[in-house]
Amino acid sequence: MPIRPLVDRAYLEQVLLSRLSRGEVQQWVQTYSQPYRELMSYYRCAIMEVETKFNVLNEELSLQYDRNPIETIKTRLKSPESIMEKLTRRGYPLTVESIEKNLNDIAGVRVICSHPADIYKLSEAFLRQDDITLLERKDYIANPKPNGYRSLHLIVETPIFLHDQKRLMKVEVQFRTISMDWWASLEHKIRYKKNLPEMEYVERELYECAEISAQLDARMEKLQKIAAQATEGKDRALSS
Ligand code: 0O2
Repeated sequence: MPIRPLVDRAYLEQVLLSRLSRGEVQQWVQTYSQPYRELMSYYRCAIMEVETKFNVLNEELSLQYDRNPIETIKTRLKSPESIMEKLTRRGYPLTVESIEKNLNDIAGVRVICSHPADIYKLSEAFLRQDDITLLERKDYIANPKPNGYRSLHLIVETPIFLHDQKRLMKVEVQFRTISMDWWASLEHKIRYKKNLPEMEYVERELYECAEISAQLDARMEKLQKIAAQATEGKDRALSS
């Protein structure tokens, strides 16, 4: 998820035109263009702060485990279309204040881990940091969505330090294993939020693929534990 560069004015106008009349758009742009750009810039800073925290944890835990618990970190800033769509769908005002107050997922960080246990270890270590405040936690791994979706979602508040102020920003962090991410990415392309008609076969197959992917996660994690124990045993034998 590459971070979009500074939102340009023409693009923002085009998005707004799909929701408002031309006069209303002109009014909106005059009032909010600069504050919108500022707010998005703060969210980009929050993404950087959170991404750095995970890079630090990955570095430290890789020494302890002798492997990296994080495979990749993806980040994204919610697009203007998605922001407008979500505000409209939820009946919130189309203002910059409303974006910050009502939407929790403008800044998104997705942490792709090797194994399910890594997700819990990392999320707990992250939440123990004294500048992170947990606002919401949804465990779709312990309780998968009916379509089979699995992931751990956190909404947190993190400070960003600007030249003249400290600001608290909300960030959505999603933790997935490689196989949870693989399933979610393909399901997103095939079905998610597409308003497709009921397609029992597609739904059943997607659900089954999610189940198989969960089983593969469990088998891979078991292999990882066996390999780690074997390495520990070898090290102990060598040191005695
Ligand atoms: P994007 O493009 O990833 O940002 P919401 O859907 O946000 O209005 P809620 O309850 O706040 O409602 O969201 P929830 O359940 O915490 O999930 C939000 C995000 O999780 C989604 O963001 C997706 O990234 C992901 N997600 C949730 N459910 C599914 C699913 O069934 N399939 C897939 N592929 N992803 C899912 P966005 O904003 O929809 O999209």
